[in-house]
Amino acid sequence: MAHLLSTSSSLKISPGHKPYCQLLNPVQISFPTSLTFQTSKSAFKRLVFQGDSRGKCFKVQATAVPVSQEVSAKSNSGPHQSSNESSKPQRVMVVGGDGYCGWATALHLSKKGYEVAIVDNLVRRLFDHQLGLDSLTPISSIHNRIRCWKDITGKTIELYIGDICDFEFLSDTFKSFEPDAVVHFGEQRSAPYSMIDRSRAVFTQQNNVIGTLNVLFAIKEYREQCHLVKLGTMGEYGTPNIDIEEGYITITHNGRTDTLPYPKQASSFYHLSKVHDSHNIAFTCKAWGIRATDLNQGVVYGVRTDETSMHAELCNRFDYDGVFGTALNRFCVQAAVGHPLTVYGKGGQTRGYLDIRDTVQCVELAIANPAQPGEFRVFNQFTEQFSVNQLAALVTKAGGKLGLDVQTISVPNPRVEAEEHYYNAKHTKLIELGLKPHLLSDSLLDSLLNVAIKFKDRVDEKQIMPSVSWRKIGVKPKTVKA
Ligand code: NAD
Ligand code: USQ
Repeated sequence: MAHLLSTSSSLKISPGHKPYCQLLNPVQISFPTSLTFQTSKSAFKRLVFQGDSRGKCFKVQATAVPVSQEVSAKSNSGPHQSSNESSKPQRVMVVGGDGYCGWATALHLSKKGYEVAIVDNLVRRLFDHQLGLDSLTPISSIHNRIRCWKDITGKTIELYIGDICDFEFLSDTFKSFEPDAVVHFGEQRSAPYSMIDRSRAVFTQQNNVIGTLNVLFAIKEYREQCHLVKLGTMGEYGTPNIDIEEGYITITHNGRTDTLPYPKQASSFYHLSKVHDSHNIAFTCKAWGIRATDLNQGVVYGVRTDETSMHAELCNRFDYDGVFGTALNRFCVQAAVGHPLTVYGKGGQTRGYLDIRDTVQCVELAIANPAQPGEFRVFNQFTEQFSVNQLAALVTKAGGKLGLDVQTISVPNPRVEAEEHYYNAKHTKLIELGLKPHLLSDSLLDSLLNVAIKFKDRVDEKQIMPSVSWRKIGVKPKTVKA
């Protein structure tokens, strides 16, 4: 029996359930904010969020229902089915499909005619509860999101609630859904979160590295032709004083020449987890013939895509806090509420950025043009480079046009990173495959600022300043101050 959750599954509080602090299987993740998140290996009948009387522990279990009862029969003759291996795969599993990039991508692929399944353990929503954070935009439950999508488009997105670190759960999803491609967004993705304390650093690397290893083993075991599209990060490269290539660099050393993986200099335990993933994926491509694309994505901005704009219930999350919020999204919210823009240090930190509408486009391009068996392909996924100071200037100008008085402050940098540096990263491979970038224009900044203004009453200004220091990383688990 597969661990398949129908879109009509409901959340139930089950106080009478056996104590969930008891270790049910080897996959147990301890959270230092006095919460424990576990998944059960056994087949489950409903999704259960449990807490003890003091709210000290927390468990999520998911209901298993027979695939035949909940999902219409799989069709092998859909619009994208083809015997040609370079054509679009029919069935795409989106791991992390309840998150910011994953939700937008799942809808985009579904709209394009792919059969889509979301796999997610909803841990991101748990982080928000633990740290007292919330999306700027109100977001519906994953169940309501999927129901709404079905009502509007008639298209079904299958839903598997569970932790990919639980290999039995992941195996069941593979056997049940039989993906042609897996898009893997399902990781702890915040650098500050990974730098809070030892416990979060360990959680981040365990969750990300083991989750990805499990996906690799599941492909080997059950779907060896399945194409892995893995979300990596531009931050794997760091900020070297030479041009950044797309994955590989040709080096001549002592008279001999070789093309080697580009050197990695990650600058947080989160970014390091992505480096470890890349090495594991590269190795399994060689050893087992896995076909994989590592999308080294830059910082994503924006909130709307064609699909998430179709209904309020499809609205995507928009993080602005000091832990999960990313630079440009944060600056727009700060401008909207009259908070000075928080430039860390000198503000010369330069990164690659892209619109979330391009994230979904890039992922589709990678799926539609799969890597060959045994190939470990790396694309740098961003469209433009900006320094933090440049972003602040753009937001100040766009805010001025909307009548906002936007100020900027230099905040002592909570991170250990170069604040003035060379940065020139190649990003041509996705363009060659057909990416049509949405560049950061005045109109996009206007619309982002307008979203921020629309929801400004939901902003908790206490969450804006950075609260996590790279230098003062805590050894003992502790809760971030509210
Ligand atoms: P997010 O936190 O919004 O979404 C991640 C999703 O994965 C969440 O829904 C979470 O519940 C799920 N998840 C985490 N661990 C899981 C597990 N073990 N099993 C099942 N589900 C799990 O993050 P995002 O911003 O959408 O980022 C998605 C991916 O893209 C990440 O891998 C991130 O590193 C990468 N990325 C994001 C950005 C960005 O700016 N947001 C930039 C570059 C790369
Ligand atoms: N920064 C500020 N002020 C702020 C927020 C950030 O100056 O208020 C600076 C940071 O110091 C950093 C840069 O802006 O130099 C980018 O920081 P960020 O928080 O926007 O992005 P980052 O921590 O790098 O992480 C985000 C995503 C992560 C993804 C990464 C892509 O959270 O999942 O991997 O972007 S990249 O940066 O290319 O590695």
